[in-house]
Amino acid sequence: MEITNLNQCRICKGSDLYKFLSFGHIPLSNAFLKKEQLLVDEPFYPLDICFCHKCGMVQLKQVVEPSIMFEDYAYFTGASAPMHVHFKEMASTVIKKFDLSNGSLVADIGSNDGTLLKEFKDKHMRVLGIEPANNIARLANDNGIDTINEYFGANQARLISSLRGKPRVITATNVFAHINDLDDFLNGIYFWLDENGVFVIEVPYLAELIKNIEFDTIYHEHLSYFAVRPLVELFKRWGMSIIEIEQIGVHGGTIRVYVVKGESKPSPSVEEMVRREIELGLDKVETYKDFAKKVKRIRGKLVSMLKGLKGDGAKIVGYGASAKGNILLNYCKIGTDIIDYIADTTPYKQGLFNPGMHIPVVDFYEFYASSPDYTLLLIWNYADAILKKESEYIELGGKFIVPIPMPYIVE
Ligand code: JHZ
Repeated sequence: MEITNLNQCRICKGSDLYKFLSFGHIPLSNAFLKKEQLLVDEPFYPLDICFCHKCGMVQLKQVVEPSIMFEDYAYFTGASAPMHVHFKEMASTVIKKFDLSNGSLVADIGSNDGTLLKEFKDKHMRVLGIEPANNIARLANDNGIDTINEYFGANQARLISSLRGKPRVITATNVFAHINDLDDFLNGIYFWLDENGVFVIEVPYLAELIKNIEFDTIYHEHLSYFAVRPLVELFKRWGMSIIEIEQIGVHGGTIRVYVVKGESKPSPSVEEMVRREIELGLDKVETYKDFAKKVKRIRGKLVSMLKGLKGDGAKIVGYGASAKGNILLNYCKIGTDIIDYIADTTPYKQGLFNPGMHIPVVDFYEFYASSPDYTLLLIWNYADAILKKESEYIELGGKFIVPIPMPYIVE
């Protein structure tokens, strides 16, 4: 079965799920195509997002079979320079906060190309990655980061634990939202984690998604959209406690959550975050109905802006062939009639075509050589860094269009 429908909330198992936004049928956000695949029927899947009336959890209605999305993967963490800086900071913070001695075992689930583990390894930790994508696990191993090419769950945890021992730290960055069976996953974490260990997750924060109308971060890979409140409940059920949460700027607003085994009092900031979530209305369905209206407004404004510029003869291109960019382009039906190409730093994506709209992905030589009038920033999450990096393009008359939270032009 390629796709199943969720009929129960992933967290509280309640069955009253309210669909507040539908994207219609849309391709998978990382399913880039080879030229010959453009002639073949492309799979499109429904994409709807729901709110659980019982516990407030926000989640997708559809669950696509993970093997279709993750076994050959197009997102390489190392292709985004700001992520190296971010993970360097993360490794230092975790080592210092938990006073890790040299040789401590640090495991990363969904370890991708090993960018995070490399930072721990450079700081004298023993490291182990678990990564389901064959192409990416291979690259990580080639680069000297010990990586097991597997999905993670209760069974794998038992096997890996007997072979490799128990980690002091388990990290899971940008992967917790991708897990369908969170109980099986946490069963594995609880078993594998050392008694005095810490589980550290980084996950995009629902409060930022709602505040900044980051609708393009909603896609089939992201099954859950976490606020703090449901997370507290989830870990409690597994005999674990959140001890601290930090808010981090990456990926449009992320929370870094520190979890330990047993009962521990959370820092006051955790309760404060839950209070602010209620103030923001994250527990009310009206908030999500309002969000859906704003999403439609962004689409209307962006499409009319781009069509107007194109009608005036402007050359327009895309910047960053991100997963979120593919959702934005597909939802707004922005294709090659408007965008000539998308420039991207990932060698794997260059030479391919983006899913659905079939816009060619090129490397940055083309961007610098072709002097486009307007550049649609499909990685608005890196806006500050990119506007700085591309200051010469702007000085020479180039303009960026930043689509989120409401389309505007930077010149
Ligand atoms: P970026 C990823 O989403 C994938 P994406 C994943 N599904 C997830 O959960 C989220 O992150 C959180 C390119 N790039 O980081 C490289 C440039 O071209 O917004 C990548 O192709 N130039 C796991 O894909 C893409 O952008 C640059 O200067 O939406 C990454 O986009 C930079 C910084 C990146 O993530």
